[in-house]
Amino acid sequence: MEPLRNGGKNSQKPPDDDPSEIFLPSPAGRKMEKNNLPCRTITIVVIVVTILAALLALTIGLLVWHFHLRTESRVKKVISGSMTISNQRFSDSYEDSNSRQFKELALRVSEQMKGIYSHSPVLSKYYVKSSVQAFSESSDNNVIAYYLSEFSVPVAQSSAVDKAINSPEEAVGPKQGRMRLSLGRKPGSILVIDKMMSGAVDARLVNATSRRHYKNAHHSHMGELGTIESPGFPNFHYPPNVYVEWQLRADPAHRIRLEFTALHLEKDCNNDFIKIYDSLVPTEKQVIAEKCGYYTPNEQLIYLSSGNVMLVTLVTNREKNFPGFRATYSQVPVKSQECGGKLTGMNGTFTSPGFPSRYPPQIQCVWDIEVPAGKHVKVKFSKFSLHEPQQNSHHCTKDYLEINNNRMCGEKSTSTVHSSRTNQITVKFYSDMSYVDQGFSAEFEAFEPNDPCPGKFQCDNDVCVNPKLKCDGYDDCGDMSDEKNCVCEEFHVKCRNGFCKPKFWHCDGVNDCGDNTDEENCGHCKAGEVACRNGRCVPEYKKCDGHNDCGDGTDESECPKSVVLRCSEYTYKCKNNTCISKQNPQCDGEQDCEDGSDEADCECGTRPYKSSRIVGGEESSEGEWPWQVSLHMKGQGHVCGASVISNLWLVTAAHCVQDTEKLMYSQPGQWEAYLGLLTQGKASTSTVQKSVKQIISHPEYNPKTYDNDIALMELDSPVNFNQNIWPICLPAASHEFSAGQAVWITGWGTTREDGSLASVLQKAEVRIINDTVCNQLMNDEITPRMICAGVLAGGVDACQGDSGGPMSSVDPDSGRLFLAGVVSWGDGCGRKNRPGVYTRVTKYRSWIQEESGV
Ligand code: 4AZ
Repeated sequence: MEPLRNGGKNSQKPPDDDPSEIFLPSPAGRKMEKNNLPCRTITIVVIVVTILAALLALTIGLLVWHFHLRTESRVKKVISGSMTISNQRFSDSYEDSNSRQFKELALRVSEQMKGIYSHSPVLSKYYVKSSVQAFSESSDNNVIAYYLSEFSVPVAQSSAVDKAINSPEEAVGPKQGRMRLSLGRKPGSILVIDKMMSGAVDARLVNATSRRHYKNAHHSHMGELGTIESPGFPNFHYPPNVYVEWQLRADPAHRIRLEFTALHLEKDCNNDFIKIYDSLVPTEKQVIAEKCGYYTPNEQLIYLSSGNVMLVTLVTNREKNFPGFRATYSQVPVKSQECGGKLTGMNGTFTSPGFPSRYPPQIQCVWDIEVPAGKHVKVKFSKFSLHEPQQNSHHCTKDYLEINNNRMCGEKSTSTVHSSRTNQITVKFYSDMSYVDQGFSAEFEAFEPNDPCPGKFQCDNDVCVNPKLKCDGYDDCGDMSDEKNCVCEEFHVKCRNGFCKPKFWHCDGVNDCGDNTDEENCGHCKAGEVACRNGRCVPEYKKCDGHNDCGDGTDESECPKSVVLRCSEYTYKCKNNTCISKQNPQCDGEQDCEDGSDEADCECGTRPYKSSRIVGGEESSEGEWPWQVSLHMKGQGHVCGASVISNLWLVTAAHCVQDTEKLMYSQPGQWEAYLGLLTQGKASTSTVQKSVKQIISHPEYNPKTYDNDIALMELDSPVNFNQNIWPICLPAASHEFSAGQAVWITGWGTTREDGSLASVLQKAEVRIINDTVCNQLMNDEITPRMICAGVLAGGVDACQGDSGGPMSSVDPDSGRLFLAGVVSWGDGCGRKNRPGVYTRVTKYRSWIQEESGV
């Protein structure tokens, strides 16, 4: 393990590495001593001695049993909190926990905690000790003390104590008003406590008895940018089983601004996580955020404290350690008017404080918007994200935005509009003490009361859309109002609920109508029956009953438990050659094959970053598609895309590697592969350029029909994976990608038909199109080895230069990405009713294995 660094000139040496400072080890059990007496010949003495010994042993046994049970059945609880000491002036020495002044005041405070808890009949019984963790300066130059208090609680009393801990009055005594704490008889030793705040500590911290504990403290000064990072970053993964905290302070009337420049932790927050607090102790009531997994630098992760302190904590467990994090901190002045106020004019914009950073906790703002008399006003959001754990978007009791007394929270689509029937509107924003989000960015606009959407169609939700989009089968308004009251034409399916949908969506496996009209009368199965893939119908109740009623496993394919079946095109083949019914069991985190082979070789398809041109696409962020490769022809630049499937092999399209009269595309020496690239011509530290050793084009590739449009490229040496280079999972032959499912296409291809190549890697979300529908739309040119995807309304598609690149599909159960297709061909780009055509990778699983060993 790499030694821990204590970054920053103001950092303090860890006071001690003993985890018991915060996390006490469980009390050890006690040993029983043996009592043996020698035997004598006189029987009575023997009997008496034996009885006495037995009684003694029994007493000792009972005592030990009683004591053992008592100690064993206790749990440790920790409260953390803060209090303002209003009759103590702050001095810099209070920031140094090794100073005499710190120790003296800490002792006085912790002595008093006992007195405070004596007010609580529940807590006083189980109180063990308190320790002051830090002091900070309040806005009026007083001292704020941050403490941890420990309790040893019999298991039976655990819930009563939890209740007391979470009830402020019980936990910290009288909440309101000033409290005079008499400290012995010395004059001047009375501490006047003004504000107290306390709450439970995350049980994952309390229970971490085996973790090593490290503490760092920094004071940020105006104009300075400090850095904190996880131990070993960036050269080594963080150590296992540690609890590290960084106390960050700023001057009074300033906030701490914390910006993550790198964050790569284990995906499961139960194992390794970062927590940020609006305090100097880990009080659950004041958690600003909890983070784990991977974030790309493009995703701004900036947090602001409400006051002049912030605590960052890192907890790791024994297994799976990752690179960790780096963040910069600085102080920013609290402005007198950070948000709210009067807004006038015909239009304007306003945002939550700090946007696009996360807003700070404990904010209240009110905007009074007024447009010229005679006009009405509407507010539109280009971003709205006010999430908070345990708050549902219908009951906004935590962070919310209120417009004309209507509260909103959660995530809202960008088409959200609120209108007022007058020339005024009031917008209020409130953030509570805990958890923050990105907030909102809004625009207000005056409109004529009798013409709210000049030249456009007005949706029921006040959104204005292009009138051409009315009755086109798509929900452009966001509330379906552009698809209501339509007169269906002959090229439409008439849905029972009144909608009209394009006829070729009939029986495509997707419920486009919403009431399933377009998916009825597609087969021969009756209502209440399951349609098996082999054409049979079985009663619905036979689904997931552990019997293969369909005969092809359809009725057992989407169940928690798999059944073993005769192998067919619909079953997954385990390494031991048994076949199972579960659809897509590969790497889904559950062992389905008896030999565990469905969960082997699963170092693929993870892109811990959770995301959302190509034609009609948008820019990707760094590391978002770590399997994406740019294939350059020497002297020509980017030509095609490819996907990383192992540290040595790429998958691309066969048509990318066919010789032409002028150029020898089939020659490995002509190619350069760029892995981990985001912007053409801008290699980053994680970009790797590789030469190609071998190209294997599919032997049955047909250049006329584009059938079997797939090829393998072997790199000249293995690549080291990093956060921007990672393989995508290859789907098993039986992997099902169903019509209607959303998939992602990516590439540096042209952003318009006959347009120019993109510089930044583009991404677009498209849907898989039913094979029959696609074949109809594409003049019967679709073979079973092709899969179509697109947006039939047009505008979103792959294009020239995207060929060979991936169509990535997120598996809904595991979150892993699978290579569903390879960009192959199309009729132009982004045309209406002309989907993109992709090579169906499932058809080549064994060919890839045979040729590359992957
Ligand atoms: C091409 O020329 C190409 N619209 C790739 C994909 C599509 C069209 C053309 C699909 O590489």
